[in-house]
Amino acid sequence: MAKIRAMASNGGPDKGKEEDGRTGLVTKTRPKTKRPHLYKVLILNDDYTPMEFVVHVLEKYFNKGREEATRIMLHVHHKGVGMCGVYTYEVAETKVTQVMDFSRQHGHPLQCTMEKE
Ligand code: TYC
Repeated sequence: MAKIRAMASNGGPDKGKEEDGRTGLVTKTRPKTKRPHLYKVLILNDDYTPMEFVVHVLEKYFNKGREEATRIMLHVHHKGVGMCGVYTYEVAETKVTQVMDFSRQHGHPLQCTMEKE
């Protein structure tokens, strides 16, 4: 069943205070704000994608600096899989698509996937 959420006069979610219509007393309610489900974006190792290309992908799509990008790339090279970042579903899905498209456009078999945290 849908529950009514207390809203401040400006229409935004309040901090849990709600005025009783009859007595004018300010009572405390529990604001129902759900945290979004989060997803890890992972890249997988392969034998063909150049190391420099993977570093470039991490810089371009995951906002990593050169050092961090190199660290992640080498981790994936040695362990087989590594994490690029954690995002909400739609952002994670967009990044996976962007990396897959970009890699294919450049003729590389790099694989990118997402999993629920
Ligand atoms: N293993 C690749 C090579 O030796 C480099 C590589 C690293 C590829 C990470 C993919 O996600 C990857 N050229």
